[in-house]
Amino acid sequence: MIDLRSDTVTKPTESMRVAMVDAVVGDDVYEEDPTVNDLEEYTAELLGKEAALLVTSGTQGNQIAVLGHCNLGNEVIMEQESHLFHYEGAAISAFAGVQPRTVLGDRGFIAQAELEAAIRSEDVHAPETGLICLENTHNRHGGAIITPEQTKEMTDVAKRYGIPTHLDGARLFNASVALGVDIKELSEPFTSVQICLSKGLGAPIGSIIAGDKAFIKKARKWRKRLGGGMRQAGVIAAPGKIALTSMVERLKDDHTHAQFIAKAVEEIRGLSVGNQVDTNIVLLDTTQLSCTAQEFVNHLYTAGVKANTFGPQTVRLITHKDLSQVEIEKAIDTLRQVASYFEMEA
Ligand code: TLP
Repeated sequence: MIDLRSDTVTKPTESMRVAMVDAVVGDDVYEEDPTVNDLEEYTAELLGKEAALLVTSGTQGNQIAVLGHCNLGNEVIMEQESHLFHYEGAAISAFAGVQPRTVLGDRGFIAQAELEAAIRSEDVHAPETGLICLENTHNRHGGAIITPEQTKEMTDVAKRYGIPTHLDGARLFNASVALGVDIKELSEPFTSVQICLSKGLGAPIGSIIAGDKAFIKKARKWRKRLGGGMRQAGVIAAPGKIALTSMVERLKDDHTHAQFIAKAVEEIRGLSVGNQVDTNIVLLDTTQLSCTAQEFVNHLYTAGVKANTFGPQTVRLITHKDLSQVEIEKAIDTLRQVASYFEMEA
């Protein structure tokens, strides 16, 4: 099977597995796991923040951020297509007792005027805007990059209004590598940042949230409340450190593969690419075929390729480290075959 469903399917490398076996560990709830402490210090420095905290997943990191920044009854501004809004089971409402205020951005970027319009003014009837959440790269906008200039424009607005900002940077390294900029330029302007170790970077488990010391102290408490105090978590932190020190540059290969797929798809009758391919995500538009995205995905599966639907006529493909050039070419052949099957039906 060729698995293009997500970069979350990547398996740990041999050196990650060795590092897990050899990790020096302690009880991280007592803050005594040296491997975790080292990873947290390293990541804080990397992201330009005072402190950092290892958490179980991207979802837990985002939720801890909302819990840490907001009060009950707050409103959280987020981009309409954000992961936080679509894929976290309404956890912000279930756990933090806040409501989402969605704003449709331009590939994840919300211009100053729209952002300002969404911020609540003092009114007895209205919720207070407790947090602004952004996402880079932007998953549902097809791995779209938010540039340092766009980042500054949005975070400057928030600063002017005294509202904290959180960045869902599950794939932030993809953005920094594609732009050729230091990741700090994309992370530093935010009050807090979440990055995933377990996507394109290939670690088996874990995310890290970073912010100032006071925020991370609060976050540590929220992590414990949520059952995320992980004891000998050095076995997770050790491959996480390898992810950050030796797996970042190779994300460029994933981007090259995504470009390769996108170019080939433009030559396939009935299929088109639905996004500007900035990083490792390609969205296929199936509207010209006589099938739904789900039917297309079902046929791909039968022919040996796994993909996810992303809408009634949208299929998402994600490239990652466990796919070779040969497998990418095979996947393109399969896309061609399945598209031609539904073309004939049309
Ligand atoms: N995204 C997954 C699915 O949940 C959709 C994927 O396959 O893309 N933020 C962003 C931008 C994400 O894409 C994801 C995972 C998360 C947060 C959540 O991370 P995890 O899965 O570690 O909770």
